[in-house]
Amino acid sequence: MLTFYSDDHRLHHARGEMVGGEFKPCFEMPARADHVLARVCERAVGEVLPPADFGLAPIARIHTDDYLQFLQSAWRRWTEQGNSADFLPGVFPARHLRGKRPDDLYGQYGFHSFDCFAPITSGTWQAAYASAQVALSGQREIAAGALCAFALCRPPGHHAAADVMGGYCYLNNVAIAAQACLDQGAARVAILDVDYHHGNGTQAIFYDRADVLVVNIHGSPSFEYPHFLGYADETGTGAGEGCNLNLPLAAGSAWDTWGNALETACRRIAAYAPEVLLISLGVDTYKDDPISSFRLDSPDYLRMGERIAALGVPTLFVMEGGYAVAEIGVNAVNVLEGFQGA
Ligand code: SP5
Ligand code: ZN
Repeated sequence: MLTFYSDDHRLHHARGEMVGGEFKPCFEMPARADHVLARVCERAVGEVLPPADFGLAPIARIHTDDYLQFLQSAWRRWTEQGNSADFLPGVFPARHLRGKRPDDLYGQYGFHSFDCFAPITSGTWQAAYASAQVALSGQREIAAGALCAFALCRPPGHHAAADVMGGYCYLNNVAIAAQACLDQGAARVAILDVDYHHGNGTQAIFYDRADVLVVNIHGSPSFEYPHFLGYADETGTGAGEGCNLNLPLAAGSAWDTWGNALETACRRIAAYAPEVLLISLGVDTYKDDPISSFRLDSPDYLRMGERIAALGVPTLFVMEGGYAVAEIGVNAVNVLEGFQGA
């Protein structure tokens, strides 16, 4: 299968995040994509191509104009105020405050964020834009008739909602690609999110819609980030009722439990009969992931790819999380090889 990849991901390299009360190097770092790319080449998965440029229009089908304007201009406005270090938010319109968008830069950052895990640096917009173009390039490949493609996106996207960033995510790459499928004539697409963390952004974007089935397998929000979405009773609303399936699992879950959830997910997807399947491919379910609690081992990712392939639906893999940096290449590519070998 073809892999789409842009070197522009390197332009996003923030200094740190708060871990255990200390400012530590970001888990979400450029070396992640380097390891995945190296493994794609080592295993000869297929050709690696740079993305085409589809412009802002397909991104604006998912994200609001206010949000996109903020993302594009935030670094310039921040440096015009005399700053040169990474920009992070600190005040959010949580309960008991008013959700009115302020004019002030710092206020707008809080308005457009749900946590402090999406820093803005000089190259963040350019990297996030390129990541979305990588996803759209994979989507075009599927629309042109390919059985599968791999969008090696960085930064990831599944925590980003229409006008809110967080969790290392700025533009929701998988949602942008799903919408492009629909805009090009697909009637139904399904998104299966196998990242360890619940894809709150993707769920929120499609929650009231019947044309996108969203299925998530993840650490339960009762104990895990993002803490405030991802329970099993979130099934969709209005026209989208029944088109959202959450399969939250306990800490420590290994392949026996995880594989059962995948079986449930795949049966739901088969019943929906999508024309295209998009996989939010996070491999932070790995046993040695530094911020996660599941216990999948490297061969389990082969089984994951095989089961997804058995659905027989054209499939776009979109890279999300995974922070055991040295192993994410092997694990992500195992999913692709499991799919291709099935
Ligand atoms: C795309 C993706 O995987 N985003 C994940 C964002 C998680 N960021 C917050 C993690 C905080 C969890 N606590 C760290 C525990 C370290 N032992
Ligand atoms: Zn994750």
